[in-house]
Amino acid sequence: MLSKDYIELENKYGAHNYHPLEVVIAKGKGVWVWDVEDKKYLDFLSAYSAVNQGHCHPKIVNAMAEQAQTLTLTSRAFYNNVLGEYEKYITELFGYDKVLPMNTGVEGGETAVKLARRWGYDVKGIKKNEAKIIVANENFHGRTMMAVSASTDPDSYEGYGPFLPGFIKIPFNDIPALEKALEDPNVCAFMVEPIQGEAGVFVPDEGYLKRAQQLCKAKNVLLVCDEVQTGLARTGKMLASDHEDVKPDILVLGKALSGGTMPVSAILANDEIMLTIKPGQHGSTFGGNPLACKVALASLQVLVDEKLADNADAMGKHFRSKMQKMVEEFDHLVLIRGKGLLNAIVIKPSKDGKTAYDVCVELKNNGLLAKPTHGDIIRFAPPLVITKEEIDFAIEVIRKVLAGFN
Ligand code: IF1
Repeated sequence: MLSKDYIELENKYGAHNYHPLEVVIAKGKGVWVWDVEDKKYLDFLSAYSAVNQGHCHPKIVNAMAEQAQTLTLTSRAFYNNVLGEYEKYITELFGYDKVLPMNTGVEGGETAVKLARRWGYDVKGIKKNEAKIIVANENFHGRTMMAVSASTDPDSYEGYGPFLPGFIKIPFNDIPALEKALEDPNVCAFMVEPIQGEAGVFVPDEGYLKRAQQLCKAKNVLLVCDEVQTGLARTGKMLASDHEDVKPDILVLGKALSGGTMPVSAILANDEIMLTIKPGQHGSTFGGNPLACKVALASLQVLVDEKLADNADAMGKHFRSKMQKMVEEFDHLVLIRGKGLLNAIVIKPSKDGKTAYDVCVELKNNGLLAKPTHGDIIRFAPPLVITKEEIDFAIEVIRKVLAGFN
């Protein structure tokens, strides 16, 4: 079968909830993927930052294979011999008393919202069912009804009402707006991505997150950081909130927590918050399963052992400095922005109406896979194991395509 045959199968038998680029990937290794015609591509999306450790990292895959032949799932109705070891490792690594293991990133966000509300009632003393959570405009926390109720993007929420109440929406990177919203005594949390990924890699002003934390503390409001996309070395530090020495009250991790092998997410908090949820008040069939725990342990160890945050920092700076030269060279390339290896360019539509999508098609035809977001933005986020030579190869492909786009 050829690519077109696989595309036809997906179109005929699969929901049309995506409009993928027309490439059919069959194999992945490190920063490279191969399609069914054995054409090779540099992966500059990393499955939206789920493959930070590189495709099919041997340590992660071997840990998965070994555990898969031993014990995959017990449910939390019983203890198992892997969960406690993983919980100790991840809580010590990030400096929290406890972790609540879940599966997808959005379940992490859902759990954080429930935990914040629960703390709001039981500890802060907010009146029952009055708890509110401040969120940032243009946020992306996932696709569940909670997440789309918090969203300001019609593509995320239109047609799915009625919505979950209790979200106060304010502009991102706007301290006065946050100060004003914090005046409401029923606010239990401010939930925010330290860098807005989906919105187009919006890096807030220096000091924004730190100031936000101070304002929340002064009003006895929890700071919840959704680091599903920005966490786990992606932005050049273990967490994006590390860039400002901010320690969120509730930290949400996902995606690369499994190295892209399976859905694994985690919610970390200290006892005063985490223990407001009592036995039987939250859970999930697969949450904390032994297979996920072994995979997550290996995935975290790879990030630490291979110093992938440092590599993301160095390679990201190299990438942006090369891209900045192109900004000065091509007037249809408006800007490059990002932190570590979470970057994006903004381009003007060409005179003949071509958009970021068309650039991505050309990039694909030249061996680099990237995805546009919001029409004129292209996110560049390769696996964090990328080398300088591979960055330089990517730069040459991007230059060639942008030079032919005007
Ligand atoms: C899609 C976006 C990225 C996330 C943050 C929670 C979640 C995500 C900050 C939910 C997930 C994914 C979802 C995927 C595409 C991708 C995405 F474009 F949608 F927004 F990365 F930017 N918090 N992001 O980025 O995690 O439940 O998916 O495991 O829905 O199209 P999940």
